[in-house]
Amino acid sequence: MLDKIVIANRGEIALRILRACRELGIKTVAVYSQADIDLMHVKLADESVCIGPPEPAKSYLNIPAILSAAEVTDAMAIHPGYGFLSESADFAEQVESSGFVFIGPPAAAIRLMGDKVSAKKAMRKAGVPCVPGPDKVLGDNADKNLALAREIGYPVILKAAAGGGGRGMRVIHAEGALMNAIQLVRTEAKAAFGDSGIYMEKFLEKPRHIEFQVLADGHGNVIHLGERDCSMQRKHQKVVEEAPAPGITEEQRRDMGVKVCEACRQIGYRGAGTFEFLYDEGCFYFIEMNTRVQVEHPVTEMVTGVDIVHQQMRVAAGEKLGISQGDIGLNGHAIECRINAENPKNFHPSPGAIERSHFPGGPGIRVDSHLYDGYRVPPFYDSLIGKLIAHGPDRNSAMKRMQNALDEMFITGIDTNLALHRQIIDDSAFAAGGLDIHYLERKHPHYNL
Ligand code: MV4
Repeated sequence: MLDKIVIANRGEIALRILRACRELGIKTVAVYSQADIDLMHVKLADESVCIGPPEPAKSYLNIPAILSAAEVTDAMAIHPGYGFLSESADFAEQVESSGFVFIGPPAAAIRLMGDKVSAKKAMRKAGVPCVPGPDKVLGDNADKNLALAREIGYPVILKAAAGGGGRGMRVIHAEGALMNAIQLVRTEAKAAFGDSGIYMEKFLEKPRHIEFQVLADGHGNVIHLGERDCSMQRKHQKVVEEAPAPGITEEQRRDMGVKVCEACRQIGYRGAGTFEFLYDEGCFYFIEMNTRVQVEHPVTEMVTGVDIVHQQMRVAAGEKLGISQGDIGLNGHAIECRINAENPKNFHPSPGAIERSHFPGGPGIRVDSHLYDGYRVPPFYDSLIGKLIAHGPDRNSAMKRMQNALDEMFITGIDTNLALHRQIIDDSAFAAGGLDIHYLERKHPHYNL
């Protein structure tokens, strides 16, 4: 197994990874920016190394600084967490060529999935259902593009091949707007990603966002841990997630689970991964694959009992998965609320010192957070300050536990979105389950700010 790893991230996920290391007897190296010396995991780590100034580009995205920290501490492996360098194929490659283990998929798999067109092509070939539209980048022939959109049927959506996560997209409702939109999205794609490749799909108007979690060991063993519903979102930022997805049948889960596992085998996947789907009128349509551990992984852990971060480290070390599909059952229901340090009216980040706080507990409650009283939330990073997870024997009991936990919880000194979460959990439409991805922005028009 790995004897010492560098945690190349910050905040709650860095602490989550450190806790997994403690359980496994792995020594930890925290790397932190000048703004982050007070982070909880920096205090707890066996060793810590400052890797640069607060700006992410000079610290958490600074590949040479992170590799140097691994060198000087004689670490064996690097866990990238989520965000930052977690889906950089170049980083994964450099980690490995410097003689360290990258705790994530092979660089080739990250690269394949980073190009959304090659990802879709590979998935369709492997038998995963995809959104209608060619798995090719658009050419420059106007007549062909018009004919293609007509064949797919309006509305269509244009997406940057190098995009993902909602960046570089545009919906076209009628033929008259297509040519301009193609130019616009091309230009935006070139500016944002350095690649003008774009592709066209049928636009699904009111889908849900449902994603499947997989684990693969590179020895041919691949399992899935079921799905999560992440439809409650604002501006492509998830707000509440749950597992399993309301209304998905055991048969649908088994069918899609078999498909995503087979796809992993075909692309030589290893590690934890997430297949993102749009779900519309009973059908799944693949959109993207995430090649990292995700923020919302705890809801899957709560219902399956599998520690996803443990398994990431295990398979990165070359071991086989310790579990097979037959060992995986779904126990009850779990819901996660992402707690952000943000102004509840305009959603601007709300950095500053935590004055006083109380985190809830009791049966079925899990808190993944690096906060402590007196901690100062720095202004340089994502506003996520913690995750509140409620698990129960069924969806209603998980909701009730979440409601009670939210009522107990308080954080003073900074603004948070706790009030928003209380509204969502009290919303009768959310209680019914199965809401589409636009629900939050529809219900609260000011969320569109
Ligand atoms: C779509 C779509 C509708 N139809 N593709 C946004 C993020 C990126 N991962 C893909 N996205 C979408 N792709 C087709 N063909 C709607 C979205 C979308 C969305 C998807 C998931 C979660 C939230 C979303 C919010 C707005 C749009």
